[in-house]
Amino acid sequence: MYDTQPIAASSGQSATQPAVRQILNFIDGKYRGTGNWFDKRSPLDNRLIARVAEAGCAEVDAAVQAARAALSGPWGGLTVAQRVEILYAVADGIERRFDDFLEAEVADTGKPVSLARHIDIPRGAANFKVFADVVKNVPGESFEMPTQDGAGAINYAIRRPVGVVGVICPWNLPLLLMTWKVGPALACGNTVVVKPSEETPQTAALLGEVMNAAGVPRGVYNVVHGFGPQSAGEFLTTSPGVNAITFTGETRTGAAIMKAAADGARPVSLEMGGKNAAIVFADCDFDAAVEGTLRSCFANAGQVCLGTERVYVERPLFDRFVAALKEGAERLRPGRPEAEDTGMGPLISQEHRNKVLSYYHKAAELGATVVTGGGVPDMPGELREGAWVQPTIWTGLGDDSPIAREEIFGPCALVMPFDTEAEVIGRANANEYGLATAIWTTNLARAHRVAGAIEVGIAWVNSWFLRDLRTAFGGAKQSGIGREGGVHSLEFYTELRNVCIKL
Ligand code: NAD
Ligand code: 6OD
Repeated sequence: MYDTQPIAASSGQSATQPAVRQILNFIDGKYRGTGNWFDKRSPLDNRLIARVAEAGCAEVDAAVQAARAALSGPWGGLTVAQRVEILYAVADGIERRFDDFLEAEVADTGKPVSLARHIDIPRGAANFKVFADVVKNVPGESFEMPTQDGAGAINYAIRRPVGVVGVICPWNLPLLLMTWKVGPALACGNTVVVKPSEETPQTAALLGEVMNAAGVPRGVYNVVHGFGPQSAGEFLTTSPGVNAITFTGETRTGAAIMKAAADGARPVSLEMGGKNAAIVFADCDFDAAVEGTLRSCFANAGQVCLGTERVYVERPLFDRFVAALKEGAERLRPGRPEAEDTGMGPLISQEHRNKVLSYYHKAAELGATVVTGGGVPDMPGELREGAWVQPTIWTGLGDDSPIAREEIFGPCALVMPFDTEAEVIGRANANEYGLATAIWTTNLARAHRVAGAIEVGIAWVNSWFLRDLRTAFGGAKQSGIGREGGVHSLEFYTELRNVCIKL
């Protein structure tokens, strides 16, 4: 079971507090514990909410073996149409248990229910349906060629799954980002071993119940819990039974995984960190630019890889834009996930809060003007123990400061003025990351020019995080290697085999 008996009595919880859950690994279609357990605490108030079974080498090996065996079991024999039907059943299963997924995701992350209800959980289901449709409709390629004897030959390509895919996930959009990999991997006929973030184990575990109910054969979907180095993450990425690794997380973790994948020359798909710029031209639709920039800076408490941490504003608009951002940021009420007026949740953990606050302190030391925020909000009662920080806007620092260069991954942005289009393109590009940008202008020619010149994987014009899952998604420079989405996912999750037939 995903949620076994409460263990409140052994964990010092009072009778009035919700029970502490046990979160188990999911291997070969069954839930399994281990000898090692780690604590999962609520970001809201630091309360113990779950004990999680940490997978050791033995559990990771068992999961990988189950996944290998499943490749040649009933799963491997399904037609595309049969797989598609099962993936639709998985999506329907997530929708049927929408409230369970919502509750689990909110418990792990502390994010507002309104956010998880509109983004995280619906995308969890959509990731199965969209990739089921992609594999159902993907065209093949064929070439006729002449031969000397005049009879000719025909070449055609067939797609085959890569095998067992290791899926390593972060904590910021747990179900969304995990299914963004598992959906296409399964649609292509692979089997998976998922390592969710240690901070957010619940929805990946719960998905096991949905997989079983949807008729996914055992061993196709496996989940191992734990940490990175010398834990489940490293055991999985170094396992020779894993054929390919898809990863979302920090750039330095991606680099470590790439090294691990070098043994056996296994392919990697890496979606990594960012330091994304928004570029606001004086000819923008002011209200839309303010609203979009507030979302891109503060949604999910700034813990979105695509989020904005550098805002370049054309000088004539600068003061007015900063004032509007300040007003919007100050309207964001921190609070309990279920409260209707909650505009922002906590950060994921005390550890992450310490990192974000270290940048708040650094900005002050460097002489930034703190337009708003810069500290910790005054929270009531037990929420005082949570991982809260204030939404923060700075001005007065330049592109060379660590605040402008390094990924903070919190609800904060440095706003800087610019004078010319060429200048802002150069400044936006002068960063080691290249994930996403948002360009705000009503000048169509400028929009195309700037989008073409910014070194990123995703350029939005007059929007942010507007996603069509058929499009290529990924990062340039240190933000990633490879593209997923639509048919691009097939490039990673399948191998093309060319068949040449001499007539
Ligand atoms: P992280 O890199 O710390 O952890 C990600 C996952 O990797 C976790 O499951 C972790 O346990 C595992 N891991 C850590 N070390 C490992 C190792 N040596 N071997 C194998 N696994 C290991 O990232 P995070 O803190 O969970 O997430 C935040 C980061 O993710 C930010 O940098 C953010 O920009 C990035 N991110 C990027 C995208 C994208 O699409 N580009 C999306 C979301 C998040
Ligand atoms: O929308 C997606 O498919 C995606 N991968 C989003 C990533 C968000 C980063 O936090």
